[in-house]
Amino acid sequence: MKKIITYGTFDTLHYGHILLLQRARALGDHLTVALSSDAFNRIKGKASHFDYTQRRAMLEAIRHVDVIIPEDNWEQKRKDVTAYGIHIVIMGDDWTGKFDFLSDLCEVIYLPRTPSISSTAIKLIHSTPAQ
Ligand code: C2G
Repeated sequence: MKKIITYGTFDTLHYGHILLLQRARALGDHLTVALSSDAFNRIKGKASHFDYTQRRAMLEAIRHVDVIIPEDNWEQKRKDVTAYGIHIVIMGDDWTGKFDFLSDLCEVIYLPRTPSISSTAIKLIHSTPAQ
């Protein structure tokens, strides 16, 4: 069984996230998502609209996702790959190179991001009063 893992905040779940998860899952037989905790988001300097429980509930509704674990820090990836028997780490290409330190343990693949959609843009739409 080829096991995949990917990491992220997945705030305001959108089309770009779904395409990432769909493509990641298609490269193997099992997809684990390491979902950034609210505390880790603060470390990342990322204010998410939805909290961990809400973001987790949205991901659980996606059939491409098999398991969700918390992402609590930058340092857990090597342990995750070993502990969960991961074969491929997959991230969007805004992270190109940043995960190559894992390539002695597993394959690392960066997939093209989906253009013109982001959680930031979605939050802007919702914060702008209707004209
Ligand atoms: N993504 C994408 N297309 C978009 C937006 C996001 O393909 N339009 C991808 C990102 O490249 C990432 C995943 O969806 O692989 C999750 O995106 P974020 O929630 O923004 O993840 P990020 O905050 O970059 O967290 O330790 C790694 C970090 O936790 C990654």
